[in-house]
Amino acid sequence: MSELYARGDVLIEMLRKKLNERGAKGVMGLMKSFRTIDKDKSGTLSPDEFKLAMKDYKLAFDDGDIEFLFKEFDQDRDSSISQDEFLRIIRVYLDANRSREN
Ligand SMILES: [Ca+2]
Repeated sequence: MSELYARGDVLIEMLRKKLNERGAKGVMGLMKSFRTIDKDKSGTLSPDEFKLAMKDYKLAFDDGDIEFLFKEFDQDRDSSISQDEFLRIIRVYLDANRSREN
């Protein structure tokens, strides 16, 4: 179980750093990134949209990593990532890492 947590942590940390590099700082920046990923403007991210974004971000994730990460985000298991789910996961991470970054 701890290994699974660690894998999610590492993947989310990498994604968070990438979003930061791309200027997605704070809630507004993250929402802008979310809307960019949401190509069909449905207000949620499908597995395909999520996968395309991860490839576009040039993160060294394989398909298994992306699937794993999608499930981390998709907390209500409806096969899509809502804005709330997206922000919740990224911001939990921002909070957890705040002391290290300062
Ligand atoms: Ca969902």
